[in-house]
Amino acid sequence: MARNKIALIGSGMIGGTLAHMIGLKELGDVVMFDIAEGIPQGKGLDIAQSAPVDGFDATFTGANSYEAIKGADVCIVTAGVPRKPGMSRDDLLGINLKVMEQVGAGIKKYATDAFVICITNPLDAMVWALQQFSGLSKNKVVGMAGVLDSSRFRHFLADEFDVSVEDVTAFVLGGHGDTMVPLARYSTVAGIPLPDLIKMGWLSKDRLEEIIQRTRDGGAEIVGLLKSGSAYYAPAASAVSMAEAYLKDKKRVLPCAAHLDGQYGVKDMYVGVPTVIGAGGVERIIEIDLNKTEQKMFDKSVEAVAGLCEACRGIAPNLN
Ligand code: A3D
Repeated sequence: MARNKIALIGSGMIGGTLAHMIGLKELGDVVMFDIAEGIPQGKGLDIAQSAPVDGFDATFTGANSYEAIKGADVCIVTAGVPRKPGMSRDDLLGINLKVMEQVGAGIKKYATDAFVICITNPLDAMVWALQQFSGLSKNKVVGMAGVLDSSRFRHFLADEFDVSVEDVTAFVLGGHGDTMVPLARYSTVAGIPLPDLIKMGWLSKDRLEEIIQRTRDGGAEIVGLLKSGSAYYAPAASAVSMAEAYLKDKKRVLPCAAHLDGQYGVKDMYVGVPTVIGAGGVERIIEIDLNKTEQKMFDKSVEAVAGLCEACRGIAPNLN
């Protein structure tokens, strides 16, 4: 059986990290695309030269033409610009929307059967636009954010409790970042929900609020430290877990920015919700009951995403 073909559209910090992780996991042959000449070729060659040391078999091709992504099984999109200190994700909208138009056209021409994972910010609006520009079916185009946001939450909780990250689960809903909705009652340590852990004296309500806020600001904290560019290890790992769920038909339950068609009362928008990802792409959207406070936070998040979609329509009137 031929190996899977994974196209990385954008070969910057996340793109390069994705290629390396995909190699280490032997998920398939990698094509790295970028408008910058030499970058995808150079990174591809460098990673290929690490393969004998780590013992993985895969090819790494760099390209500056969309033809190279022809027939890809998975496309992971990071093309565009990241934040600099002081910028919000939304400040990237104008420039990255134009990039999504080009990327969508490339996918439409060469990779119509692919499962597409968008990472470019502002995430929920960019994945919504990318689905329309590419014309691919809605269950085959998703955005990566929830896996990262919940992984950040899990890390902070595991650190707080001094327990293994493996035993901490976290549940987040809503748009990426500032309006993210972490659901404490569905976040657990080995099945024990956070509100019970508060009762057991593991942490106070106030401390939990601090951790939630740090999770929401998780991206900005790293932008502030790096000073040039944003996080890339955890975002890459998160997208790889989604690609793996699709390629291996794992049917993993992962929070993603998925197209909603009435679920959670949202129509024709991409918002972060729990999904099942398998060989059919987004095979299911899991709809849970929200209490009043959670619903209010979720509505606020949806409102923020709707505002961004509206701004996109102002720039690209061909978007629905
Ligand atoms: P960076 O290292 O700058 O890489 C972006 C790459 O895109 C560069 O190599 C550019 O040359 C390339 N590029 C620019 N325009 C085009 C184009 N028209 N066609 C093809 N390639 C192009 O950034 P990065 O890898 O650190 O981040 C990439 C994106 O991911 C940014 O928009 C970030 O904001 C976003 N991001 C999202 C998350 C989420 O959780 C959603 C997390 C971290 C970063």
